[in-house]
Amino acid sequence: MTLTDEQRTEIRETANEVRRDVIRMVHAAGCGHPGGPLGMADFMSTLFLAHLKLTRSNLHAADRDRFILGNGHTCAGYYALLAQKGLIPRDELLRFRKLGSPLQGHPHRNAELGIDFSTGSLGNSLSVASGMALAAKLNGWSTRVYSTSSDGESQEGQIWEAATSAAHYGLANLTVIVDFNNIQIDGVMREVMNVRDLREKYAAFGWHAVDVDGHDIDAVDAALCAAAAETERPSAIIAETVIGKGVSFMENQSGWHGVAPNDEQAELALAELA
Ligand SMILES: Cc1ncc(C[n+]2csc(CCOP(=O)(O)OP(=O)(O)O)c2C)c(N)n1
Repeated sequence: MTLTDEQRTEIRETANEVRRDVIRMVHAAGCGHPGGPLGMADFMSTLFLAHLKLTRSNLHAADRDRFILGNGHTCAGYYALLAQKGLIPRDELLRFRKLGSPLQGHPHRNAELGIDFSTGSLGNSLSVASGMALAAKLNGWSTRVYSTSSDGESQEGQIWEAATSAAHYGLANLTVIVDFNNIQIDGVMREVMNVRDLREKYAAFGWHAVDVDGHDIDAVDAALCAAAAETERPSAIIAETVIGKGVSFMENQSGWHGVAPNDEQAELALAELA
């Protein structure tokens, strides 16, 4: 199924609003990670608006879809999308990373807000997502489990243990979207620790695996539809993205992995995202 013009417009507008929220939140907190969520905004908005079945009305249904943000440090965009879905009050967003707020610098599991798992310690996410997918399969539920990951997280050995077992158990209801921006905390991924071709790696582990332009919402949608049509293999979508996408001075800069913009930079960024 392809996106309608209406859906396409809504996803584009949402992605831009998510980017603006990310800048506002990280600026207000004075710390956090703006680069990753700016780069992920297009594929995350496509997933949250057109695929992930998570709403206030099915929030407590055991068999609803699940989402795990494997690269937990990119949570500002995740929280903004949960607010977009009416699961987090919008005024809570500006308390991001503040003492007492449920919106900490890495996701903390919260059944009321629809946050399905605590992440931040890189490497665990795909194992947890696989466990949820296996449980759903054993229960005969139509649940789909989505997880994000990143090129940096793919350096963790546990990801590949999970990849082995997800294929072994035939978890066709599991999809991972890897934010592949070639940047990580210490610089350029290919120089720090090259994970090489992740599509080939996942395919070699027995997954249905595709490369997509992570900013092309039609391509992302098509990849998510193909994943949903799989009946035997888990799916990996390797989404090539630009860290900091949408804010010229943040794009492709590892320095913006985890630094808050100052007042002037936040104003400039919001003007570019207007
Ligand atoms: C187990 C573990 N080791 C180290 C870290 C510290 N850390 C936080 S983010 C990060 C880089 C992750 O790379 P990636 O997700 O590709 O970064 P981005 O694209 O968001 O810049 C690291 C090493 C961590 N969170 N967990």
